[in-house]
Amino acid sequence: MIENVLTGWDGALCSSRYDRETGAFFTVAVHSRRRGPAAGGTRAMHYASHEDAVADATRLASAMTLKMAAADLPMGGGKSVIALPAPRHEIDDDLWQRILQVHAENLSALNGTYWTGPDVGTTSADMDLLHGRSGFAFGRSVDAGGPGSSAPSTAQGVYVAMRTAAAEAGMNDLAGRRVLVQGLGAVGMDVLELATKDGADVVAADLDEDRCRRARDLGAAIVRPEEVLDVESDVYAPCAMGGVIDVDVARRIRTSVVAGAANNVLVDPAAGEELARRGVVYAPDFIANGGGAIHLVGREVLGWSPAEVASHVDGIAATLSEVFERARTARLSPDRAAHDLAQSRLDRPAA
Ligand code: NAI
Ligand code: PHE
Ligand code: K
Repeated sequence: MIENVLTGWDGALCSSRYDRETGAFFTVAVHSRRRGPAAGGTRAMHYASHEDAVADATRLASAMTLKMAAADLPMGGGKSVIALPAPRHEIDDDLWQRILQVHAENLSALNGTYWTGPDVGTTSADMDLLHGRSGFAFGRSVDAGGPGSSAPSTAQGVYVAMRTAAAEAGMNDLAGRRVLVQGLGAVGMDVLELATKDGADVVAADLDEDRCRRARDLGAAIVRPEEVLDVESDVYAPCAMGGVIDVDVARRIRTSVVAGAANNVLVDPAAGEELARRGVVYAPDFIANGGGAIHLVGREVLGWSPAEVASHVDGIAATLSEVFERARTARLSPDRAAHDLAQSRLDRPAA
C-alpha cells in the first residue's frame, strides 16, 4: 500500500498523478527544502506497481537531500518518477513527448518548489522540453543554452571516489587492478574508459548487447548481468540501479572496494555495517555520485565555469577522506559517518 510507503518516510511532500490518456503514473517527492529548493532528476521506467514507483521516488528524494548537503550545494532534495505503461524502449516518441508534456504541468504546478534534471530514462533533450514548458529543469542541452549532460561529471566524481576508496583499502593506484563496472550507461561507460586509461583490468556487464560490444572494443571483459556479484574484483562499481547490496550480498561479495554511480546502493544500513565488518571499503553513494549535482547546480545556480565544476568534483576526494576518517575514529561504517556528515551540514544550512 502506498500509505505504508509514506508513513515510513520523513519527507516534506509527495504528490502523485495518474494520466489516463498516456497511462503514465507520475510521482514528485520533495524530501527537504532546508538548504534551498528541492532538486533531483526525473526517472522514467516501468515498475511492477505504482507502490514501487512511489517508494523509489521517496527513497531517491531522501538521497538527494544527503547528496546536496554533503556537496555543500544550496539545494534541497527531491525526485520525480514516471512509472511508464511499458518499458522505456517500447515507448514511441509521440507517446513520450505527450508524457513529458504532462510532467511539465506537474513542474509548473509546483512552481519552483522542485527543480528536475536528467536521470535514468531521461536526457538533456527531454530537459529542453521540460524547461521550455515549465522553467524548472536543470541539465538542458548546450544548444538550448544549458550545461549539457551531467553524466561526464558524475563519472569523473565516481572515479575520484574509486581512487580515494582504493587508497583507503591500501592500493596505491588502479593499474593492474580488477575493476568491475555494473551498467554501461551514460555514467558507467565513462567510468570504464577512465579506469581503462589508468591501466585497470576492467570487467563489465550490461543488459544491452550494443553497450557490451562497445565496452569490449574499449578493452573490457564482459560477464553476464546475473553473474556480476560472483565476480572477484578489487573495486566493484555499481552503475546501473540501486538496491544491489543487502546483508547477504555484503557477506559474500569478493571485493575490496565498492564505489559507483547508482543511487541507494545499500538496501539498508545493516548492509553497510556488514561491509565495514568485513573490511570492504564502501564509498557512500550520495558522495561518490555527487558530480552530476555539482555540475548542474554549479553551472546553473552558482554560475561556476566548467573548470570550477571540475575542481569541486575533485573535492569529492576530500569529502570522502573526511568520511573515512570519521568512520575510523568513531568506529562507524562509512555509510553512517557519511549520514552524520550530511546531517551536520543540514543542521547548518548553506548561507
Ligand atoms: P543510464 O540509464 O544511462 O544507464 C544505466 C545502464 O544500466 C543501462 O545501460 C542499462 O542497460 C544498465 N542496466 C540496467 N540494469 C542492469 C543490470 N541489472 N545489470 C547490468 N546493467 C544494467 O543511467 P546513468 O545516467 O548512467 O545512471 C546510472 C546510475 O547512476 C543510476 O542509478 C542513476 O540514478 C545514477 N546517477 C546518475 C547520475 C547522472 O549524472 N547521470 C548522477 C548520479 C547518479
Ligand atoms: N539524477 C542525477 C543525480 O541523481 C543528476 C541530478 C542532480 C539531477 C541534481 C537533478 C539535480 O544526482
Ligand atoms: K539518462
